[in-house]
Amino acid sequence: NEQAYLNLCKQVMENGSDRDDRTKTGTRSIFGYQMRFDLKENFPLLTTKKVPLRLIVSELLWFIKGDTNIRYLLEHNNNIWNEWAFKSWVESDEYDGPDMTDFGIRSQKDGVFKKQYEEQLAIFKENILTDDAFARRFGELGDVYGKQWRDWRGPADETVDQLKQVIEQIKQNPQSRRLIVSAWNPIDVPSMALPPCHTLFQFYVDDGKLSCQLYQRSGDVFLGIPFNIASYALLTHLVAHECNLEVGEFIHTIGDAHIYHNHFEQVKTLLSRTPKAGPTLALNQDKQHIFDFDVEDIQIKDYQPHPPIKAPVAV
Ligand code: THF
Repeated sequence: NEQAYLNLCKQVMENGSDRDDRTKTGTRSIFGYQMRFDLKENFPLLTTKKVPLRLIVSELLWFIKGDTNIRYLLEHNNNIWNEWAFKSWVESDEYDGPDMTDFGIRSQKDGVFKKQYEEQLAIFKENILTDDAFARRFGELGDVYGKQWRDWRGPADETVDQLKQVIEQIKQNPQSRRLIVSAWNPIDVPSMALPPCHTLFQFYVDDGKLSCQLYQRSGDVFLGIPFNIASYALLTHLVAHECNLEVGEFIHTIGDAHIYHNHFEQVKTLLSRTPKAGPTLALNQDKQHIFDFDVEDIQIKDYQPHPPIKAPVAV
């Protein structure tokens, strides 16, 4: 299972081409790659580094609720989307602190700036958590996943709850070849801070088992992909649970699979480690509906990973 991911890392390192990218960090990338994870065996959370499942759980429940404001994430001590909201604040008229232009790349290179950035980020987080009006204005990420999954807006302002509809279809019409949720709304893309990386996913039911395939247009192999694998595996478990199905496979298809240049050392460390037996997932059996789950209803068992490996996120 995990070997599929480690093979992807090797493939990018050995055969990728070095390219400039939007974030100015530089990447090594390949185009077109597919991994399969058998969800019946165990839960695909990496063991070659510790991946914090609690962050994956709160992020996925946030998507499922249709929430697009980082306040919920901060309330769950989840900081993975902060940079994108912070950016909208420091670029607004209301911000009057030190200049934060290109804060992502600068804070990695300049220690004095890093301190200033961390101070401003702490102020920002405090404001989001305690000031409702501020949170509404600057905590909002706009048309990200939660919005597209639950409240897709069409040209005549009609909305579609894609996630609810696909679950109904799985129950009523499991052999359907149209069990699709799309996050890619071409009308919205030009105005989005970060157009969706997880472009589209499709379910497939066979022999009482639910499988899911994701088409991801762009994947940050070291930081993002381990989260994405676990997140969609968890989504498949939750939907299967709601529909009284067993889990089948998660198939992960990636367009531009890239490793940032400042992750190369970390990837080497990862590849030097030997994978361990994978963990298993335990869902609260008292809950049936995907929309009723809370973070404490989702637990991981027998997870004994190697230590975490820190890496800077490109903004
Ligand atoms: N942008 C980039 N450059 N990479 C991404 O993976 C990414 N995401 C989301 C949106 N934009 C992206 C955000 N997802 C981490 C993990 C997932 C993220 C963002 C950041 C991260 O830093 N993980 C650390 C742990 C962090 C912590 O403990 O707080 C790790 O070691 O795994 C693609 O979904």
